[in-house]
Amino acid sequence: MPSNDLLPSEQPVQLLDQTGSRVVGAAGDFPSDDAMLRAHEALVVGRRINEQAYALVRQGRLAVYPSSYGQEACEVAAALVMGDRDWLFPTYRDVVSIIGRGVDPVETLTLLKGDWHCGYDPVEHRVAPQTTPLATQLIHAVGVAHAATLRGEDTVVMAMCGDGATSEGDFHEALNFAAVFKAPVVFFVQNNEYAISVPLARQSVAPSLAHKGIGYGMPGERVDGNDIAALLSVLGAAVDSARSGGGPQLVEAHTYRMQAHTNADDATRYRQDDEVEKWQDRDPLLRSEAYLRSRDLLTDERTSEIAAAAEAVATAMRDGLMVDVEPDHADLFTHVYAAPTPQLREQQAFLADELSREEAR
Ligand SMILES: Cc1ncc(C[n+]2csc(CCOP(=O)(O)OP(=O)(O)O)c2C)c(N)n1
Ligand SMILES: [Mg+2]
Repeated sequence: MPSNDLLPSEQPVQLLDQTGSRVVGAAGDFPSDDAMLRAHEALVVGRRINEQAYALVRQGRLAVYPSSYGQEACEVAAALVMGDRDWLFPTYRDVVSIIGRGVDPVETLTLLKGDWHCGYDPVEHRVAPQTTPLATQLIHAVGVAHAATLRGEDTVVMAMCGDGATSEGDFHEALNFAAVFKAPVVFFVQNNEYAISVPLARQSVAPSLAHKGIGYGMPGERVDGNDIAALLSVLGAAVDSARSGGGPQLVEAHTYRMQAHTNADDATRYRQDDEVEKWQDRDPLLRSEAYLRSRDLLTDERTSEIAAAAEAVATAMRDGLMVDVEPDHADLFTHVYAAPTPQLREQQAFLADELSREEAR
């Protein structure tokens, strides 16, 4: 492949402008009316999930929540372009994508509630546990994709990470291995401009993060991360290409983290309000709603139905997270290795002894 074919577009692909109008002459297939409506519904649900999670943190029912408020178009599109047999490898910020894949919201939030490492069955849902150590999931994602190829399956893996994670050694190793072995992976980078307090300019001086693909011989593409139509088009094409033997692709979505890194962070210490306000006008929900209304695809009645569906998800989250569970601490050790090591057995005995003495007091 000539190296020019590996380079991303000069500007991020955009199909809908900020006002929700179609961009004239834009490259890429525009999603069908049905796909746009389905995506808008998922966006509204995703926004409601972010709002509800924020409230649950304040009520002490979630230990921590890395919000994807403002990034919902990326979250929703990643889930929608995947087939049933595909695998998702999410980060801590990708709760909305996981729920978009059909995982129960309460099971999804088990990790962030602090009850357990992962509350759902990854194999059943084909969704890996959310990872906090940056970029480590990318290597596992490539392993699953390569295994699928060896088995003759047409599985595609969606491997998610943030802008900051592209500086990790694991990012390099995952992309290089995937390219050499033509693994069917879409590396999906949500560039939200920050890695906690570190702005993009202090993270990388590459022309774009998508340009990083060329170093591995992998095509890269950039897309407006607040434009659901462009995301469905670009990610959909990347998944199709990976499925049909085209090897891995790197997609960078330009978006913005509207809220603090997590509830434990104070973003006002390192960025100005006017920067955040600028991005409010680029809200992905405003854009999809304006487009659908301009084409009479979204009626008031449908809007109410969508709001009711979102409310039902929020209620289920609230009710489910109000329930206290008593995790069995022995489980901490059970699933680490098929056969526990002597050190693990020793630690387990130590913990059991400490807890029994605590109870006796
Ligand atoms: C290997 C590793 N180093 C450092 C951290 C601490 N850490 C947690 S989140 C984060 C920022 C990541 O930023 P980015 O990849 O842009 O993702 P975002 O949080 O913006 O979605 C850092 C440095 C970590 N979790 N793992
Ligand atoms: Mg980031």
